[in-house]
Order: sequence, then structure tokens, then C-alpha cells
Amino acid sequence: MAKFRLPTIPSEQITPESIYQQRRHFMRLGTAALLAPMLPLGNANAATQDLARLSAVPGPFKTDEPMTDREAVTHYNNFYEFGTGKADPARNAHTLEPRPWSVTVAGACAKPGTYELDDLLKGRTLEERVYRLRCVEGWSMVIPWIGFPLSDLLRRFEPTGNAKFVMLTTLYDPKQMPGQRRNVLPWPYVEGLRMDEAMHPLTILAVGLYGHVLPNQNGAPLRLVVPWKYGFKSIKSIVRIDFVEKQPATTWNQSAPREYGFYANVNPNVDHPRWSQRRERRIGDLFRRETLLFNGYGEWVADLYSDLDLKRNF
Ligand SMILES: Nc1nc2c(c(=O)[nH]1)N[C@H]1C(S)=C(S)[C@@H](COP(=O)(O)O)O[C@H]1N2
Ligand SMILES: [Mo]
Repeated sequence: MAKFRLPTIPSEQITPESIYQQRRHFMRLGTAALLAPMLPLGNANAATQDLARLSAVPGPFKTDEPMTDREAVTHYNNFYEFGTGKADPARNAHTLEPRPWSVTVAGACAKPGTYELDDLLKGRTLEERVYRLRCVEGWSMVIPWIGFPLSDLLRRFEPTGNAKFVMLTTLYDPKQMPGQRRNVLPWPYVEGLRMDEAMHPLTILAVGLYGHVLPNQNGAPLRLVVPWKYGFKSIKSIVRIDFVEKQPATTWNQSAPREYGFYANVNPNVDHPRWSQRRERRIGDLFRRETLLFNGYGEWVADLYSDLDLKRNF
């Protein structure tokens, strides 16, 4: 652990988005506080303004890979609550209302309850972390997320010794999420992590990307990002956190257990039953590239799985 390095991204590899480039420049100068005024202040919602005033500091992670174009990050999505096509979420997610928003915490912890998201965010330092996201379907992106470690939030609820797993649940409201009127998945969307995965410093809750509050289609107002696992583990629009003793039944695992395991660690050596996981297409690239074990994060997470047969626990 603690082998993180500060982000140093060569300027020529930075996405052309001009505002963002300016922000990166400030970051390289080490004056992260200058980020704050660059966050969007246009939203009339007071809560969003509070969020905007928080500054994002560079998080403990570096990548020298170019970031995926912001347009692709926000217009090529998986969010079945708004349709199964990649362009559907950007088109349909305007019906989602990310404020007011509350998160219910239950199960094996000393501080269960229903919390206003803005109270949970108050005073929290937001970090920017440039993480790869690799979808099980074989495409990937590099995204500058803004968020904070999931562990920081979970500790606040004082999980007990019986908390072996964390289960996360997406909003269920077919009025806001019209895709839930179709039975393409069992709703609401549920995901889970083993406690040590949830507490791992690489695991974050994101509230923004590319210097902006999360667009609805990317999982506003709060979504998980677990960079060493396939994208489907990174559950969006979270309304509930349960500390549980048994491995939770997760949405994709329930709907197709042979295709989507609970662990879902990115692994080029374990094929999906219908396709190989050897390679991936980085959105924006012409050629496919080799997929890396644990999506390239093995240095930090391989230890978590030393006792696990990754072929059986895929
Ligand atoms: N609630 C919910 N979360 C979800 C999904 C979904 O359909 N519903 N899709 C998952 C999948 S398969 C992927 S690849 C990522 C995509 O995240 P992005 O659209 O921000 O790139 O979100 C994940 N989180
Ligand atoms: Mo995915």
C-alpha cells in the first residue's frame, strides 16, 4: 500500500477541452485551490453551489495515458435505467433529479439512518483521480473523476464486525428513470463489494468528472468508481448503502450468473462466455490494445485476491 504517486500528465497528452487544460495547468503548478472557481456555478440549486465551491485537489494517482474526450465520456454510456443504447442515457437522463437526494444506510453499523447527501458531502475534500474504466463489453476510457474515498464515508457509519460486504443500491423511480418500466434487468440496480475492496484507497465515490458536477448520465449525484473491476461494478445514482454479512446478490450476477461474476475483476485471462477479454478498444483509438490484469492496478490490489482462484471467482 501507499505506493501512490501524484498525477503528472504530460500537457501534450491532455484532452483538447480548453477550460480543462487551463485547470490542469493550475494543477501542475500545485495550486489546486485555484480549481474551485473553475467548477460550474451556474446551477441555481444552492446545494450544487456548495458542491461547486469545494476545491478538488489532485488525488494520489498518476497516469500518463491521454484522457478520453469529454464528449465521449458523457455521450457513450451504460445506464440501463435510461435505455440500453449507448446514446440513450445522454438523451434521456434529464428526467433524473439529483437534488434533493438522500442516502439510507442500514445493516451492521452503529450509525444507520437516512442522510441528506449534502450533509454527507459537507466539509469533505474532493480529489481528482484519473482512472481507467473498462467495460465488460470490451471498450475503455480514461476519466478525470472528482470524488473521495468510499472508506472515508463508510467509517462515519461505524460498521461492526458483522459487516463483511457492502451492498449499494440505485434509485428506483420509474418516473425519473423510465428504463425501469422495462424488465431488461431486475430493478433496482444493486452492486456489492467485499469490505476490504470497499475500504481500499483506490475505491472512490464520484460526484463529478472533468471539473464539473456529474452529468446525470454518468450517475448523478453519487456513483461508485472501482477502477480494477469491470464497469458494471461502478454503480450509479446511489440511494442506499447496506452493511451485510453475506455476499449480496448483485444485479448482473442475478441476471446472467455465468457471464457476470460477483468479483468482476478485469482479467484478460478469463474470457466472458461469449467473447474474449484479451483486448479492449480505448474510445478514441483506432486499434485495440491489450487488456491488463486488474485493469493495470494490480500493484495495489493483487494482494486482495492472493487466496482466491480468479478463474472460479470471476
Ligand atoms: N445504476 C446503474 N449503474 C451502472 C450501470 C447501469 O446500467 N445502471 N451500468 C454500468 C456499466 S455496465 C458501466 S460500463 C458503467 C458505465 O459508466 P459511464 O457511463 O459513466 O461510463 O456504469 C455502470 N453502472
Ligand atoms: Mo459495462
